[in-house]
Amino acid sequence: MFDSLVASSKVLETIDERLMRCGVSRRAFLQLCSSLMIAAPFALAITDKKTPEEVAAGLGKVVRPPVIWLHFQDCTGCTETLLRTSHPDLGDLILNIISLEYHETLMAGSGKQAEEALAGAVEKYSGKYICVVEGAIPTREKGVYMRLAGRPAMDVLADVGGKAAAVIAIGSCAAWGGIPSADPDPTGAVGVADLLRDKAIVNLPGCPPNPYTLLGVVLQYADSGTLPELDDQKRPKFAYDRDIHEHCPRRPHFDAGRFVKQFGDQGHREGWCLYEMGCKGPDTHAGCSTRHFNEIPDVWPIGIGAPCIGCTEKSIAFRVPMFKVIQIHTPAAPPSTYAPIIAPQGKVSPIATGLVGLAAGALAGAGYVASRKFSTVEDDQSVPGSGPPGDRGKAEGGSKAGPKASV
Ligand code: FSX
Ligand code: SF4
Ligand code: F3S
Repeated sequence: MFDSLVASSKVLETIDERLMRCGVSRRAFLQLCSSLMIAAPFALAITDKKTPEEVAAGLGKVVRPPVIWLHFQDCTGCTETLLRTSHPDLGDLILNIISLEYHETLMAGSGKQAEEALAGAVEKYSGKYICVVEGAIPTREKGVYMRLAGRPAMDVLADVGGKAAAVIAIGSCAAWGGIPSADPDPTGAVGVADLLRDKAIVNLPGCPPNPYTLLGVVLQYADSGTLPELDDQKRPKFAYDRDIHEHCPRRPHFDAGRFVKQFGDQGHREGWCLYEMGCKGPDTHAGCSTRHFNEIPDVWPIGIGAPCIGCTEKSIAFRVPMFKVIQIHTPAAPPSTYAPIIAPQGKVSPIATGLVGLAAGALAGAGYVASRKFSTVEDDQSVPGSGPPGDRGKAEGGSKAGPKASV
């Protein structure tokens, strides 16, 4: 797709050379490689190895990719999530792996000095660098709502993005407008793909997105000159092909009909499902449920007891009210990876029954019933408790969950 940096660069070091020169510990590098393997377990050549040592051996030979990072209308959370790890040396390590040529919030220079650094980097690596864009671009009134060194943000994007080998829109703001584009959208905020039409663009939505997804994309490009396979919204499939609900640790509670009804109630304290609190996990594609933030287990929205707001989905986050209950569109089968939280002695668990029922083709299995409880068909009489909304839950003596509103 693009010229490989390995073939074209005479000035940039390999990752191994850089790490050695800067005295970065091998242990920190191996730790990062294992995290990359978890974040991108397949579909990326760089992590398609058996051990972190093998991944590190391959990555070490990669030439550090030059990256120019632009900031527009944002909260800088995307940068923060990349650098704010619980292990201080991991943030340093990331900056040693990529060659960050320009980044307004991290560079020491400002004003004229910074502008010269930007122009110099664009010229030096023209057609070879990766342009990372953070934040939405204001377009109303000819882009008057944001100027950088006198130029509207739109012009800076056209210039710097236009000369890049590839553009990565990091965060929901850069991918499709995000928070700045929420109604009433005073600045006419749009994402990168709305303005750079003929460019190779990768969208990494999320508010903020997982930093390992960015590293995976950048390193694959640096290694082979290719970008990972994308979905129809330009999101890399390796990170956005699963929905949160599919791998959510609270899923057994959903399948068993145990829902938080109010923040702070007993169900909330016990870690029950947040569907009735407006969780958008069933319609949201992202890897948060398996790859947490800040290198701390359980640090992700649902892990800390907050419903997923669908921050990676253009049609959900900042469009649909945070606590509005969504319809379940696809009554997915319960995952076999999670055991039910409470499995009464002497009875077959709902999930086990569901799996056996599915295997045998017997549609009366309790797992099937649990998934059909959220049928989008209002008058489906085959589903216990599927009468008018007021009747729901009575038939099963528990959940009142049901399709309350559509997205
Ligand atoms: Fe947007 Fe990034 Fe949300 Fe913030 O800057 S995606 S507001 S987390 O951080 O652009
Ligand atoms: Fe998890 Fe939300 Fe699905 Fe409940 S509705 S299982 S909290 S993703
Ligand atoms: Fe966003 Fe939902 Fe993950 S709100 S961070 S996609 S859990």
